[in-house]
Amino acid sequence: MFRSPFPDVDIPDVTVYDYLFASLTDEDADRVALVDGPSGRETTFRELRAQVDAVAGALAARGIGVGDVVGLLCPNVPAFVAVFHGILRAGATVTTVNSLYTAREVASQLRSSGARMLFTVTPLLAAGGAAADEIGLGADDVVVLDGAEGHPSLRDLLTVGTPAPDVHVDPSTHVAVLPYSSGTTGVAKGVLLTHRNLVANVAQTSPLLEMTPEDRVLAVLPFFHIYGLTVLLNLALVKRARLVTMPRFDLQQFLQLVQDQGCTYLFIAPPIAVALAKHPMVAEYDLRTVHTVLSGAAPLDAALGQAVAERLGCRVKQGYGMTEMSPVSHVIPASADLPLDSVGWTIPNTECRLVDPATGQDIDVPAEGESEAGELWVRGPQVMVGYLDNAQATADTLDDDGFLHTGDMATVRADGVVTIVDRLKELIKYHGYQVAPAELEALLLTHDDVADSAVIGIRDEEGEEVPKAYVVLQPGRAVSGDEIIAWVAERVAPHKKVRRVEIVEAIPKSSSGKILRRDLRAREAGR
Ligand code: AYL
Repeated sequence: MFRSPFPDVDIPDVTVYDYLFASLTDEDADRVALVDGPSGRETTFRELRAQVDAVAGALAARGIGVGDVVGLLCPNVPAFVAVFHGILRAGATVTTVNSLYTAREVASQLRSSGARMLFTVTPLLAAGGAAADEIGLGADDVVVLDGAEGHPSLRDLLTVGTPAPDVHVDPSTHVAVLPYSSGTTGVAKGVLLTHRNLVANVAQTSPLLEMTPEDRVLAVLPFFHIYGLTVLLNLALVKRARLVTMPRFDLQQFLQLVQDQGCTYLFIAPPIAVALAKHPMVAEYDLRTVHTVLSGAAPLDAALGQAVAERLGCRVKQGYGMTEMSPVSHVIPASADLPLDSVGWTIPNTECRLVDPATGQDIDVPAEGESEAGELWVRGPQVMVGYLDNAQATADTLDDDGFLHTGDMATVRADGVVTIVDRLKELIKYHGYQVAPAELEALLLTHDDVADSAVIGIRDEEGEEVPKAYVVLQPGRAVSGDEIIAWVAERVAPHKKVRRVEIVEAIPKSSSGKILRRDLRAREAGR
């Protein structure tokens, strides 16, 4: 077992709202909290807090509060922030939905989470509205923030005039957000994250990330993902920094906003690092204001990270975590000079074990050099309380001692620096987004011509991880791989597309019927 090398930090026993807004000084209240990137429209902390309170009041007036789940299907726009924190302030729980999801995927999450309302925007109303309809919500339960015929708008909510309710919840047990993650196996499950989990992760990362009120942070990573929610949104809010929102990644707009808004701090995933290191357009913009770039959500190639640092003349760091850890457990501190293929040190108030998956034995921190690889287990105040309505998955992931089994293989150096070296679990990451093989396999089985299937992640020509399906056809059928790719693409969000298909005679399985993914991976490696 090894602990964070940093002293413990104080984790206030308060709700997310109180943590972010209770101590807002008059001076800070007049600072700009949010800038809508495309329009330049600014919202101060005072205005934001008033909107949060108004949304909370309007929800309370509708009878939404403690025990209710509300869906949020919305790109990065300032209204996301008012609504997200308004729902929490009302005592309800937010389930954040990927804004590229198809109606089928949105419905599945809304149904699973038991959502009573959905907040969305006009461009996503086709998917959101159909999903809401499918699970039996009425038009009045679907708030379209920018206004749409027949639905309440954000303006309607802001003008209800009911004061924010006085909600008393225990921050340690009350669930604030319910993001979905497949964890180490199976399909996506609701991850129960409490107010304390979220407050803790901001408090834990805050001393290491060194964000100040002078920082201007570009919010291009989606708020609906826990990385965007905790490390971007909540950290920037508590630091009273300025967040510049971007609804979707577009390299030119990204560069333009960094230049025009004088952004100083960028949070990215590895695909954006590729663009920043290699794209010719980058040279056309003045990006000198940027001092720090933090990459996370998937492994950053060290040479690529170094290339970004040199081209932008800034520091590039890496963080690691998972949705089930709210999400951060490891980070390279902003001012530490550590190799970029590592994920830095264990953050404060956090303990780890490295466990040999074959023997179950602990691998200790060596006196010098680097340890053998083992599965990384993490315990700390940021670790989820469990999965929604899934005691089995919870028991498989969280042990009796409170350690979360990450499904990632890591090594640790004598000085405590951790490097992620492999993934044990089924999960595939495409551009930093989760792809659950079990979900694609289940979908493929609904295709008339498919008798069996297995999905794993392979590396494409650029070294990018992509989902590949092995498919066994029904006898006498002759559908092509490309047809299967197109068929899946119609039914899933873009990141979940199957990008390679191989028609095979049989899927390798254990005697108990489990897909032997190891064998498929070995087959890929032998090519
Ligand atoms: P989820 N290096 C290698 N693998 C990583 C890394 C990394 N830096 N970060 C995440 N992963 C993989 O739930 C790993 O397999 O959360 C992990 O179990 O979508 C899985 O992604 C979790 O995927 C940050 C920024 C943490 C982001 C995050 C994690 C959010 C991803 C700290 O500073």
